[in-house]
Amino acid sequence: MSKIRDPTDRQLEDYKKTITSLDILRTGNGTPVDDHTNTLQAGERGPLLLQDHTFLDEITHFDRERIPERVVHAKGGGAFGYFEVTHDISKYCKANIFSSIGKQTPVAVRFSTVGGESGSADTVRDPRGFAIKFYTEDGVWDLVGNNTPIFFIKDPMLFPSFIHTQKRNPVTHLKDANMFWDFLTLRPESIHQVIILFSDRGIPDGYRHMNGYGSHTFKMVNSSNKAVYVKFHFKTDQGIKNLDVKKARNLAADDPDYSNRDLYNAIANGNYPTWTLYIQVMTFEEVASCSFNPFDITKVWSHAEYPLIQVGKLVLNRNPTNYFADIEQIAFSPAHLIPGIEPSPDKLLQGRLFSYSDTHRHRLGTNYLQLPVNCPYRSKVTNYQRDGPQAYNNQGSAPNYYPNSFSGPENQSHLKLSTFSVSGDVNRYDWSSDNYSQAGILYKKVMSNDEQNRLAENLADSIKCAADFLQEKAIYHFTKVNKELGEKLQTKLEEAKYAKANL
Ligand code: HDE
Repeated sequence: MSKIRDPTDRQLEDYKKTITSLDILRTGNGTPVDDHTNTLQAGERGPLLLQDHTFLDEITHFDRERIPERVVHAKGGGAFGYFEVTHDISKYCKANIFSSIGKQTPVAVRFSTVGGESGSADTVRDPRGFAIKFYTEDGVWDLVGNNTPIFFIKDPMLFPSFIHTQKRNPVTHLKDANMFWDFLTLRPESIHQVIILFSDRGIPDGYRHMNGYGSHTFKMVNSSNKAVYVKFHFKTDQGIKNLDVKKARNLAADDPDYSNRDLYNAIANGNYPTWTLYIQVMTFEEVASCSFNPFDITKVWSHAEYPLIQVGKLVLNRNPTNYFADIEQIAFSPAHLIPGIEPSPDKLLQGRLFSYSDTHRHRLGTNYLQLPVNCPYRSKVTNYQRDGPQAYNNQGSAPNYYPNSFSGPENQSHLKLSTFSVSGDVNRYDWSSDNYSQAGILYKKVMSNDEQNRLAENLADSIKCAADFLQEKAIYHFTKVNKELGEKLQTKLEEAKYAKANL
């Protein structure tokens, strides 16, 4: 059966069915338009007139239709739904969202690829963004995660360079294997994430068949202000499904919007995707005795030592009705936290706390939080911020300064952050640590033989395009992860060289 009958293909036909009488065509200032086909001219063969407001209104708006795309995660899709608590975690967390079993909180979720531009293909080997906006009664909480529990780097200073190496060479404007593998082999803390990226999970089959992770360590605080450290895991109830390399390549040519189409159609057909939320918990005492730095995002927490604790369900049951307003303008920030959920000293998270709101002010403007999809509509924004481009919520006639004697909004001193002690000298600390053990466990203990072989194959397929010295460095690092993996990679790279020489 042709896919023409999918809801994505029928969108305009479905719209037409809802229309009983035609609207009047109007300009941006609401006046009726007499002719949307012919511009106003001085004589039949004469030039256009500046007084043609209908034309100017149309073309000047068109000239400004694009906003900057996201510097990373530019290609994406999303949907709306709710989060429901199924298990009580109030002993760890006082956040209102977790206050009772059965409680539902509206959410918006945006999925994305990372390195490609806004028009790039969905089925590439790349991490996937998994960003969740919870519209709680205490304001918006954003959990801006990926489909992997770890990341390539652990210090935010390296992020711009890391991203440059995953994007285009500034001279050729092409993706560049030398840039890619140079950075990764110079920063071996990336190797754990690189192994996930080049495993089967590196190309998920759409967005519904992958897990989501908060990735960082966060802090949860209970009603006695006692804190623990946590990790968030959203496990797909659809089951993990990945695309094989060949199919993914074909789809990139035939249906580059595969993941967006799949998500939209599933929801439009009532086949709502769901995920189960679990947390892992580490107490402050356990942090002190942990054999590795639990705030290092390149490391996982063992599930045997820190078991998954079930919390609730995420359900997506509503498609956006306006992609630009609902998805392109949605703005997530790891700094959007609510009472009961706080950042940990994870350096990468600390760097992100600043970066997101900064990029939104550039991309969307100072008042991006007033846009309907971003505004915390379940709590009321009452503060002393006023005006700025496109401001429309100027908070009535309340005073615009603090302190004041005219009943302006007041502090909630009982909501102080949890306290924790820090000590030490101000310095630039190097968090380098064992880069290979957890990566080795992933290879040896989690992957089947077939998966191990495909990993070596996928790695070789990418590394073969890099300079010889980078190929050697890559073999060195993967051998340190696992000797057999290093050997397999070396063999496959030699085969690739031989095949090239005998073309
Ligand atoms: Fe992001 N990241 N990131 N990131 N990230 C952005 O924010 C950044 C990191 C993630 O669907 C940007 O609005 C820094 C980790 C997602 O709208 C930007 C660092 C994780 C999305 C930015 C990181 C993510 C972004 C670009 C290291 C997983 C898409 C546009 C210090 C845990 C959100 C934007 C959406 C987007 C910065 C690392 C996830 C530039 C500085 C780790 C899912 O602000």
